[in-house]
Amino acid sequence: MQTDRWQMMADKPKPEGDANVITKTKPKTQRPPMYKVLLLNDDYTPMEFVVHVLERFFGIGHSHAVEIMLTVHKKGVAVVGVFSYEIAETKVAQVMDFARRNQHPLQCTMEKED
Ligand code: TYC
Repeated sequence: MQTDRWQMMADKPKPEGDANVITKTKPKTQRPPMYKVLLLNDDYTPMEFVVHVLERFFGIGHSHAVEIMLTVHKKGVAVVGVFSYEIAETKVAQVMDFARRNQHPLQCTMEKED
């Protein structure tokens, strides 16, 4: 006949006595990773085209769109928004396709947030 190990452990008295010590292990709720969508500078894409892209695909208002475009123009890159993987991927594809169809070399990429 096989011995019931759990029953044996339950029966064995602990040296510390029977203090009701509760060890809670907090369940870590994992958030899905988020992705930054970046717009890159180049020498040829017209400024108005970039502003239009920001308004159309990212729902950014005109004056903020102008600010972001100028940041990219001066610094080389800017974060346009932070999205789930699927949304970021879609935004990048939409911008790249729209730029290509209009024969502009505008580049848009995504990067995992730390
Ligand atoms: N540097 C471009 C120009 O002088 C403007 C520009 C801004 C291009 C932002 C791309 O992501 C960009 N016409």
